[in-house]
Amino acid sequence: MLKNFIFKSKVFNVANTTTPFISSNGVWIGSRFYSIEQLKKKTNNQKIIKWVEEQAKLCKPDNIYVCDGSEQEFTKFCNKMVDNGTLTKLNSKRPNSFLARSDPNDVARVESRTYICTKNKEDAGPNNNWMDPQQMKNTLKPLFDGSMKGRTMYVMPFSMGPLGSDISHVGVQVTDSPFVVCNMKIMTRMGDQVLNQMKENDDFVPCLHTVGAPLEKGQKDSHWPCNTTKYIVHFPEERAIQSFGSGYGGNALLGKKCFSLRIASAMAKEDGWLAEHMLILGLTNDKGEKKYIAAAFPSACGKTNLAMMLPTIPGWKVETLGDDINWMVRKKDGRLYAINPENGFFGVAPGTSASSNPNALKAIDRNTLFTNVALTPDNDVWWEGLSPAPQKAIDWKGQEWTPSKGTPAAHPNSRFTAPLNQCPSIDPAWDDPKGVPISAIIFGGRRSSTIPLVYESFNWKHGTFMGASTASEQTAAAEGTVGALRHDPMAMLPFCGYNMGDYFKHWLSIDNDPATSNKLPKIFYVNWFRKDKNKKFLWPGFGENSRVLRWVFDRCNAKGEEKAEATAIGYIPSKEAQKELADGLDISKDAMRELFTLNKDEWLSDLQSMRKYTQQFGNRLPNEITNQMNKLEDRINKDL
Ligand code: GTP
Ligand code: SPV
Ligand code: MN
Repeated sequence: MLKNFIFKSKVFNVANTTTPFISSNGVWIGSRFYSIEQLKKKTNNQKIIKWVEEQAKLCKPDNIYVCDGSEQEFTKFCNKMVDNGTLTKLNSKRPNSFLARSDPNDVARVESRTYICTKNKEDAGPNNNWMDPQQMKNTLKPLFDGSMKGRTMYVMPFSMGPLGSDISHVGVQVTDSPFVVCNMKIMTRMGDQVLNQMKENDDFVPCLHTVGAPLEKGQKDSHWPCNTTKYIVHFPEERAIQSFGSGYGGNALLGKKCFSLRIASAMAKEDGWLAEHMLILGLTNDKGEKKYIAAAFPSACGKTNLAMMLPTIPGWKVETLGDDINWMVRKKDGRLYAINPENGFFGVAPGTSASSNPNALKAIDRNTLFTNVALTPDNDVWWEGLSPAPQKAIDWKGQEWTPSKGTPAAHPNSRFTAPLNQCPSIDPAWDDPKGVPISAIIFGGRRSSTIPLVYESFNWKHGTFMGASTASEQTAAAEGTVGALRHDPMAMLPFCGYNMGDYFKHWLSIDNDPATSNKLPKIFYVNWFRKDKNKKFLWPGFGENSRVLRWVFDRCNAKGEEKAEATAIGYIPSKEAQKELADGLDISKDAMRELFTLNKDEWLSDLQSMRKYTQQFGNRLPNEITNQMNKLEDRINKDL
């Protein structure tokens, strides 16, 4: 009998021996020998070696392979996936780029299968699915047992954040999906560079992932292996992640939502920093003054677009640091410094075009993975909103498509994975280990009514309340009814790794010293999505959002009510500033008026909904949030 194992990244066959084989370089598991020589050569971190051995014992892959994270490895794996039908190579106009079509039942994050497992249920809160950690482990063990049979287990050391930054954190993901490996190579700093800078006793967040589709001998593999049973599980107290059954996005690229938001938010609460679902951009005005701005919008509500925006106002510049996740720490000078823990974009394809987001189009013209978009006859990609529809295409399900078919050619949650530094608007500080000081934080959501184009908080407490009151019409980024309004505080509902009541308290605690309050960012709220009676967007959005950013920028420099008018809900642009917002824009006076209309009944009804929503947090809801609701109600009754 012959066995396979990987030695110095080459596959060798070894004759079976009847006597037990003891080696310091590997492990016998059942009748199978795994060489971990490759791993031991690369690291002397015993915790990593031990953890990887344990996962191999459990999942029983045929081979173990330690990823080096190189470009060559990426291209080699992609070409292999072309051979087995997982990927299609795109034409030479888009070098080193590939298309994947997922299983039609594995197309977005599965929030109903996502768990936060804390010892005490209350600590996970009503915002999370919960199971006792031990009970969850007992549930998952039989699922992971033998789950990688017939496959290779890939080991990926990765850093969230620039290597060597004291804001960054390291994880190690094992997976049986080469597609996940190639995505993680783009999305994180992954491979040898991470092991090289780790010390013998350094900790890491262990991330176990399998698509949950073991292969029997001779069984033909599916182009997108996955399992109808899915579990996306977090153990914040142990800082560990286990994900079973999906190969898609946030379910499988564990450095992203699982680590950088759910686990990191729990770490951040303990250690006094913030892990947020926010873009980071640099904004330079026409006089050359620069400020950094962070913005939190729910999934598929415009972060990527704002982060890469080309301002329509002359002389102003937007530069991109991140489009999805932001880690912020308060430094000695009292300011919040931000890094983007990611290394790439996992962006929504539909709606991305040369007019809406030219920088994104340039960022994805090479070295890019596309998932669930359409394929044109000349082997290029297409999606709704990119350009006029092609005469025919292959849709995301792999079927022939023509515009008359009546179904979308690209899945609404189809995405591109591309390296951050390919974006033409990349900020010079994107990789700076120190991070950048944030001057303004913007919250927002998709609201067809009620919420004005932009308003500003009175102070940090009020701003925290504004973030907490975020509600948004649902999108295709997760399962659920598209368009249904749901509360999504700080755009973190699916991503907060602990009780949301405690999360509000943590936000409030950031303003812990009146002497340095004025060093904290100012807080704003925007709504690009308000609609008129005919259900048409009132505001042109995209590059024209630079007009709103200009007001935000100016308000950061302003004193008191300069350019602003205090209302019941906060500061809105003054009449003069509203004129400036609309100057040179093809927008009617009525539309501008509607964009800033504050309707008393709508605001009272929103507040009622917020009161009802926050009740579920019981005594975990900070009194300050209730105070803010009471004060808002008083102001609405007095002033609207
Ligand atoms: P995630 O990656 O899921 O976190 O999403 P995101 O917040 O980065 O959203 P993204 O920028 O990808 O935008 C999602 C959708 O909103 C796309 O279809 C965009 O075309 C649309 N969108 C973005 N900005 C605007 C805007 O200013 N106005 C309008 N009307 N639509 C916008
Ligand atoms: C989101 O849904 O907010 C995303 C996509 O950014 S995913 O990584 O799949 O969560
Ligand atoms: Mn997101």
